[in-house]
Amino acid sequence: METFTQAKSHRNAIYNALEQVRDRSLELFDQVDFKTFCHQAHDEFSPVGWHLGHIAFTEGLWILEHLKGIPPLYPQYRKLFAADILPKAERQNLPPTDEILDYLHEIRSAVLEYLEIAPIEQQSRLWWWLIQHECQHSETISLILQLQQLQTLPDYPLVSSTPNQEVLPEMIEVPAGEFIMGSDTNPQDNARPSHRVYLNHYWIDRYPVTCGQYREFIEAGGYQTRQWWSKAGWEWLQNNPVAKPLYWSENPAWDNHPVYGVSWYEAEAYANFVGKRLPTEAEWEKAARWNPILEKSTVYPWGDDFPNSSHGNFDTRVGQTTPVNSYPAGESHYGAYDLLGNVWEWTASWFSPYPNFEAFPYRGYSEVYFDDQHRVLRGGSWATRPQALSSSWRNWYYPHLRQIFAGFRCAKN
Ligand code: AVJ
Ligand code: FE
Repeated sequence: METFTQAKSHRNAIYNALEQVRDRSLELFDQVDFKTFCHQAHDEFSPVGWHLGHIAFTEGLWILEHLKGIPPLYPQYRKLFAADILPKAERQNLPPTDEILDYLHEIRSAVLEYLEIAPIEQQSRLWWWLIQHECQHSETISLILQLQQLQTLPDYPLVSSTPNQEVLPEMIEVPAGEFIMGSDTNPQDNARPSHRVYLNHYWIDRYPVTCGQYREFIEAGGYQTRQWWSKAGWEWLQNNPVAKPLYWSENPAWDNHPVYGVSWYEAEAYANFVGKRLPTEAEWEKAARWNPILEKSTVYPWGDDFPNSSHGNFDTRVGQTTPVNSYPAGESHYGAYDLLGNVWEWTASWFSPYPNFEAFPYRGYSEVYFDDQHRVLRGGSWATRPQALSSSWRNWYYPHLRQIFAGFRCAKN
């Protein structure tokens, strides 16, 4: 049983997280005109304005309807802002921005009022899940905005150039043995429960693959050489004839930044080119949180302290990638860098349930994606909120998607 004081500080923690995440979401809209607000930049993604409405809808649904038990405050918005009613292409006729901002605000006021009296000891997981839900849509908003910017610019907008030090493709050795994968405290259903996993001895890159390293693949004719590609990858490439990542700059100041804007197939082809492979998600996770001395998994690579700006590049603070060796304080127990933040990392694994998986808060959240069509990404990007960062977090997308902020690192036996 939590004491009264514990409950109060828990309530405060939820309040602070709700408000901090909301401030960051709204900031993303500072420069957004109504045309950008309603524009669908890509088939796979709804307009940014839709995401904003969906954030309010989801908060009302789970906190007010589900936990508090009241009828919807804005029943007229369900059809538009629920995730499973309209096809993505029919989400472009949006109410004016101010109306959606009012919607967000009204829902939030009712939610904060309820938070004062809610039995949060029993509801804690759903509150934190909801906070992370906004975090995820916030990242999607960032990537759609970047995508729209890209459609009007000739080259990737490099904000500031950083001194170009070459980063060597060093690898870290991880001895064979068990580690604890997954978490019993992460609100995400797909990250639970924790369980022991035995891995053979392997090597994993200390850093994500850099643009400088990837340039060698391009210059060696990697995109024209069948040998590096799997059957599915080559087929994808023939149907989508690309010859460089989606987010790419010829500026050599970018050489020590992680490559990103690549599909899973491009990551796989590069790994073959250098005689390596993509890590499984278990290999990624062990390198990202197992402390071999204390024989325990930590929440983050550096331990259990909540992420701050010395640990990595996230929370849209920098607004773009950073050199892969910029954050020594974020190093993992085995010495890997840049695991959380900067760019998501494709892994070799299909998205599938851990043993004893239980859906939460609804089957459509993770379970319907256990379909051997989605690849797992680990880590987080420069646009991921710290409330949604952890070494046990699993993200998933179709392998052909390049619009997400995803790069990769390699492994070998
Ligand atoms: C896990 C990021 C792929 O954005 O579609 C948000 C997360 N699920 N609302 C997505 C999600 C429901 C999901 N991703
Ligand atoms: Fe959602």
